[in-house]
Amino acid sequence: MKSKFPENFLWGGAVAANQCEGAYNEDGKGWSVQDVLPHGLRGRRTEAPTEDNLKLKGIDFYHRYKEDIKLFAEMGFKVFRTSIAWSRIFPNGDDELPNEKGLEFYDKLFDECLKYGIQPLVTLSHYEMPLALGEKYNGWLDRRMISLFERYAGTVFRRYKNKVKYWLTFNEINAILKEPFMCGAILTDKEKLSKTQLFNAMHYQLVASASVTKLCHEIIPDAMVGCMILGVTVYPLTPSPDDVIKAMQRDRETYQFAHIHARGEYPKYLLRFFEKNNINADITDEDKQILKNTVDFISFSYYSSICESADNCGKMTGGNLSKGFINPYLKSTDWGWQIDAKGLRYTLTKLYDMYSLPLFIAENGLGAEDVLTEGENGEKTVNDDYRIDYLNAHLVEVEKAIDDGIPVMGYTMWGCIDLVSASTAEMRKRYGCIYVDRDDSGNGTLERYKKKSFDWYKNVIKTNGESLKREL
Ligand code: BGP
Repeated sequence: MKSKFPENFLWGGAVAANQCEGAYNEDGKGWSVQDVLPHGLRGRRTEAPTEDNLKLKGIDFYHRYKEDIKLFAEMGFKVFRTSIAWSRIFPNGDDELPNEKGLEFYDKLFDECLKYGIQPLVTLSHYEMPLALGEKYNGWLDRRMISLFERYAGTVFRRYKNKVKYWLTFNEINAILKEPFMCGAILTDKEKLSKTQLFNAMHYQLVASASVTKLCHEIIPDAMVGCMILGVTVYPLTPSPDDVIKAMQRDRETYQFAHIHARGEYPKYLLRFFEKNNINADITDEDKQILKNTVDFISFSYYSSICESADNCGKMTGGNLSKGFINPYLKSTDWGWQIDAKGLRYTLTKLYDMYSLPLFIAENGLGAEDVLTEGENGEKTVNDDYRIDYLNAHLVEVEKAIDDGIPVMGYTMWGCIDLVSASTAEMRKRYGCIYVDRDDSGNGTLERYKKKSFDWYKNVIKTNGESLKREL
C-alpha cells in the first residue's frame, strides 16, 4: 500500500538530558532535581547525589554523543529530540551569566546532528530544573521563576538560533500537578501544598511557556514552538453515563493544558473549578495578555490509554504519572502499561478536532526487558520483535490519522537508545533500538549494540512508512 506519510514527515527519536547525558557534575554543571532522585518516583529524594543514582552517569551520552548520533543518522533520522539541562547553562538557575562550557556542549551536539541533516527538536525543561532553585525559591511556587526561565530560554534561543528551529517548552507540562518536586523543583511535600499553591505553580509555568514562545518567535522568526502534553487518553470503563462523565472530567485534566497553549486563555471549566474550590490563583491581567502568545503546534507523549469509572472499583493499571482502571480489551507491558495503538489515532483526532493545530508525537515506545544474544553475523543483538510490533501498530494508526486529514508533523520514538527510565530510574526497562550495556547496579561496558528494531526502523524511515505491516 502506498504510504500516506507526507514527504517531509519528521521521523526520529527522543531522549532527555537527565536520562542519558550523565556527567552530572562536569564542566560547571549544577545539581538538578534528578541528581537527588535515585529511585525516580518510587523513593524519596536525597540530600545530595548518591552513588546508587544511575542518572549521574546515564549512558554517558555527554561523552559518546558523536557515536550515538552517527547511529541515529544510520537509521535515517530526520529529527532528534533532546533537552537542554538548564543546570548546565545556569548551574544555580539564577546566575547572572551563563556557563560557557555548558553552552559549548550543546553547540557541539547540535552541530553533530546538523552534520547528518538531523534537525534538533529541543525541550527547554524536561524534569531537570536546577536544584538550587528549589532551595532558594521553592521552585515554581515563586513567580520569580518566570523571569529566570525567560533568562535561560533567551540565552539558548540566541545561542542556537541558527541551529535549532523546533522547540518545546516544558515536557509533559500537565505533570506539575502530579509531581511538584520533579516537575517544579518544589521542595514542600505535595500533601502539604494548598490547592492554590499547586495551581499557582501550574499557572506560572503556563505564563513562562507562553512568554518564551513569544521570545522564540522574536529571536528566531523561522522557528516553530510547541507545547508538550502528557497525552493519556481516557475511556469510560463501561457505557454507563456516569462513567462517561467521569472519563470526560479526567480528560479535561489533560486537555486544559493544550487549550491554554492553543487558544491563549483558560477554559471556562477550569476557571469554574477554581471558583468552586476557593482557589485564588495569582492570575494577573498582564499574565492574561502573555498567555495569548499561542504555540505553533501541539506535541504530546503517548504510551497508553486508561479507563475511568464512577464506581471507583476495578484493578488499576501501571503507568508513571497517570494511572486508571484496566481496560479488559487491552494487553499490558511488563510494567503494567496498557498497549493501545488505536488510542493514538483517537488522541490525534481529538486534539486536532479541538485545537486545529499541527500535531507532533514527541514520545511513544515500549519499555521492556531485553536479552542480549548473538546475531547471525556473530554480533551481539536483541531480537525485540515485541518492540517492532508495538511501534508498527502505533505507526499504522498514525498513518490512518494522517489519511483522515490530520496534520501530523513528526514522530520521535521514545528512548531511541536505551536510557535510565524516568519513573523507576532503572536501566532494565529499555525502550531503544540501540542496546546500551549497563545494568541496574551500574555495571557494564556502556557499549552500544543494534537491536533488530534498528534495521526495522531504518527501513520504515527509508520507505517513508511504506514498509509498515498493515492489517489485510
Ligand atoms: C514520559 C517522560 C519520559 C520517559 C517516558 C517513559 O513521561 O517524559 O522522560 O521516561 O515517560 O517513562 P519511564 O521512563 O518511566 O518508563
